Amino acid sequence: MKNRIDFDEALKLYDMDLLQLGELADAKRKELHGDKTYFNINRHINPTNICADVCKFCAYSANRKNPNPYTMSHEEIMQIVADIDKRGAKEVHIVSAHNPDTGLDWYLSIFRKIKDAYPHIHVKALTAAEVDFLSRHYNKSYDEILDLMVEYGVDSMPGGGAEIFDEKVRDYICKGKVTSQQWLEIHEKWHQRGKMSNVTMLFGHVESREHRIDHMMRIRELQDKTGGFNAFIPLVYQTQNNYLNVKEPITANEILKTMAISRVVLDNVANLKAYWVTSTVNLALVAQEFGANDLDGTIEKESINSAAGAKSANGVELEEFVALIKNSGFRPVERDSVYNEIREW
Ligand code: V47
Repeated sequence: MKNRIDFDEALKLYDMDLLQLGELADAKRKELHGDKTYFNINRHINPTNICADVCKFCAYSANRKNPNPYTMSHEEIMQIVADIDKRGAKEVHIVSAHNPDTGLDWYLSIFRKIKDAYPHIHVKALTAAEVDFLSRHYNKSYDEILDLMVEYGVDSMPGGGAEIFDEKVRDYICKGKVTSQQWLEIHEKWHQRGKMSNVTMLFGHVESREHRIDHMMRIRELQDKTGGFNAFIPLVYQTQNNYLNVKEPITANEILKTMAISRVVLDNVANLKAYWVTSTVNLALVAQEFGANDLDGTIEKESINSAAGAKSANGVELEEFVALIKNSGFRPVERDSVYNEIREW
């Protein structure tokens, strides 16, 4: 692509005044989405927190700091889906820890049960980190696991587990988990099956600005090849109850700059999600003027980030969510999981 911003130019954007940078990102956002802000009515389900891997940033998995292991039965999960279906949810986002004791069928057959009973609900499930774990633990190739996901009814893949692609940082924060190259390979293979996914970046911990730009560049390269990423989701690191020991939380200024830069760099990824769970609702609303055009959804319940300090355990009410978007000067548009518009609220 001509006139594309390169690594050095992207890094230099951090030196710009925040508001000027915001204007640059806002122009890109307006070009793509005008004043629409997308959201969906969804529910996160985290069926187990027992994990074979040890990520220093994670407060969710059962360990010394969170000695409360649990694994949901399929009946419990189906009860949750029945409840949210009544309330109009259109997506379940199912992400688990890497539990070595459940058996592969526990991970997979829940998707078929949901699709059989609620074919209209979109199942977004299994991060590349889970795919890698299942592949290693059950001695199957990535292709075999991905084929099983399609067969059992997974519609799209969430963007979790990407963390930071730089190998040194990754080794420090989550050694032993899916590598950067494997994470990208799994998404590439998923896209080759005609399926969509998201991509995240965990930032605000021990990484540098260079590492963030490198992360974005690797995403841009794969997206050029496949076009399979729906949204980029920068996740602001939450500091509590984990082993990373970061004393200084990242500033709002740096969060907004990073979002704005990602809007400029990722010229081939249509949507930039300000995930209010990790940025707070207020900053996510501000991020709408710094490139973000998506606020995820109502979520209803969330366990991974709230374990590390985020105020997201019970989601937000739909009416409140819509009012907040309107009052901040944007048009709330409900979307489905692959960004078809459903209704303007
Ligand atoms: O991969 C773990 C992150 C992710 C912490 O695809 C933390 O639509 C901050 O991926 N502070 C899971 N973050 C969540 C996720 C996600 C969320 C919303 C939407 C989508 C999507 C995906 O949470 C993990 C990890 O990077 N995480 N611990 C922490 N202390």
